[in-house]
This record gives sequence, C-alpha cells and structure tokens, in this order.
Amino acid sequence: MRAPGELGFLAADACDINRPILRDPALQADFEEVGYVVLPFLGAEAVATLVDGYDRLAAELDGSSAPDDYNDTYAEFSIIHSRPEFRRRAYDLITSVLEPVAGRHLVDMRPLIANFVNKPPGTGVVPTHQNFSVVDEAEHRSVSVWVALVDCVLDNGAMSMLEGSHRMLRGRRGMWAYQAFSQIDQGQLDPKLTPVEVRAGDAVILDDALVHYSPPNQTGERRLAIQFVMIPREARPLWFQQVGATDDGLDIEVSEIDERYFFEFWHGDGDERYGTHVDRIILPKVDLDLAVLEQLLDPAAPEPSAAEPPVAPEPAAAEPEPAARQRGLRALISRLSR
Ligand SMILES: O=C(O)CCC(=O)C(=O)O
Repeated sequence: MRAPGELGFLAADACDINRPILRDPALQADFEEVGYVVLPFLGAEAVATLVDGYDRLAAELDGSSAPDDYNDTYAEFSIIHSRPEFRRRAYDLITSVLEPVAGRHLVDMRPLIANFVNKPPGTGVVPTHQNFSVVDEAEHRSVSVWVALVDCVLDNGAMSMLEGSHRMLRGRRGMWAYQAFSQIDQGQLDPKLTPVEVRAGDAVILDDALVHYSPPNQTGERRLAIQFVMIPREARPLWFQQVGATDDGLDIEVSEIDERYFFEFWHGDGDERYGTHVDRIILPKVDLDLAVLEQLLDPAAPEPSAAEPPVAPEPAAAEPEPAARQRGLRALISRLSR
C-alpha cells in the first residue's frame, strides 16, 4: 500500500479544516461529505448579462483567444487561452455579477480567478483532474463556484464528480497535476463518477481538491459556463509552479500571488509583478493507477489479494492506443502550459 505522503498528498489526519464554507448548515454538511453542492444561483437576467458580456468582449477583441492559442479538442479556459485584455475584462465582468451572490451563500470568501469555460460544438473534453491548489490545503479549502450559463447535461459536457476524493487527495497542484490521472482508463473511472446535470443559472460549488471530469460537447450548440475560484478571506493565495525536475521528483516554486497574477499567465507562469516567492519544494511525480487511487480513497479497504489477481479488463475497441492517448495528453499538457 502506498502512503499518501509518498505520492505527494497530505495525510487526511494532517488536514484539520473546521471553518464553514457555506452559510446553510445542511449544504455545508453535504459539501464536507461529498466535496460539492448544487444550488440555484443566478436568475435569467444575470445569466444573460454574462453571456452577452462574453460575446461583446469576444467581438471587441477579435475573438476570446488569439489564433492558434487554443487547441479545440479541449474546453477553452479563458485564464489559459484568452488574450490578456480579455482576461482582465472577463475578471471584472464575472466578479461584478458573481461576488455579491456568492456573499449570500458563502462565508467570507474572496475571488481569485474568474474563468469562462467554453465548449464549442463537437469538442471540449476536460480530462479527469483536480483544480489547481491555490491555498495551503492542510489548513484551508478553496472552492470553484462553477456556474452554468446554459442547461448542462452529459451530452453537452456536464461535469461528473468522484465524490469524497477532496478528503483524501489534498495537496499541492499546478499545471502538471492532472498527469496523476492520465494513465487511468476513463471507461474504468466513469462508473465511479457521479454526473451533475444542472440548469442555466445553477452553481456547482466544489472543493478544488475534488477529482472531476467533463466529456466533450456532442451537441450543435456551444456549452458556456464560468469557473469562479474563491478562497477564504484569511487564507494566503498561493501558486505552485513547476520549474524543473530532479531524480527525486518535480521542482516546484511556491509564490504568494493575487488575482492580477493570472491576467498575464502563459506556460503556467503568471505575472511576476504580482507574485512573491515564498518556498521551493520537491514533489513526487504522481501517476496513479485505479487500484492505487481506490486505496487512497479508502485506506481501510483490503488490498487485492495476490492469490486472486484482479482480472484485467478487455481494452475497448474504440479506445486509442496508450501511446496515442499519451500523445494526446502530452499535447494537452503542453498546450495548457504554453
Ligand atoms: O466546465 C467544465 O466542464 C469543467 C470545468 C472544470 O473542470 C472546473 O471549473 O473545475
């Protein structure tokens, strides 16, 4: 059995987080248990303000992203792919609409990242991942307030959650982090995930340590949503940037940042004017398989017995070869970290 620390995760008993995130105690209890909650959040008028604002910004700036900046196999995240001017104005627009509403549901949280997530028709997979960690997860929870700007069902790319994973897989994560799940066959993981289909205006508020996935949009209409990352007002906002690799693992620079760090954010490097280096750490390179992931999620479960080896599933005919899948993921990682 692999210990969480060996794999770079924080031991669950080292994370002692009692501070409430949600004002409603019943929602807070659900959030702590499964790692997310769903609630009605915006009315039709606010949704229209955000959709129209997105379209107006894109029209004024000649598109949300510069040509060739966005590989349309994947969802378009405006903090990663868009023009700097688009990011700044998107941050102001999203914050002006969402922050007051968030204040009614969340306890003393402040915005750090405001992101439009667009899935054009026929594209937009978001591989299984945990969000960036932007606080010390031993002491704090950051959340993504993800808001649907259209009705979201699995067909157009709704999210699915690995419930409870936020309790066992807390840690330090940057652009590299979803490599941890890239070797796990999505077909094997899917039955363990809970789909979360929502109406336009609903919010899914998730702990950023929660493992989640969203499939491509298979409809003829774009699927537009917002990811609004908020941190406890008292927490120090952090960014974990991989600056190299050693035999022992990944060489990570830790910076204290503010929201302006993400307005000029390229190759995973933010705007240095708004970041102060506070630490340098080595983290193990993590490549989980399903058995290890299951052990991490449920350490009390018996390990598969050597006498009865698990039966390897037949590879699905339509699955890409591992090498091709690897290339696809490497392409994604390199696109995202450019
Ligand atoms: O919008 C999506 O489908 C995925 C977005 C996501 O992973 C997130 O906001 O954390």
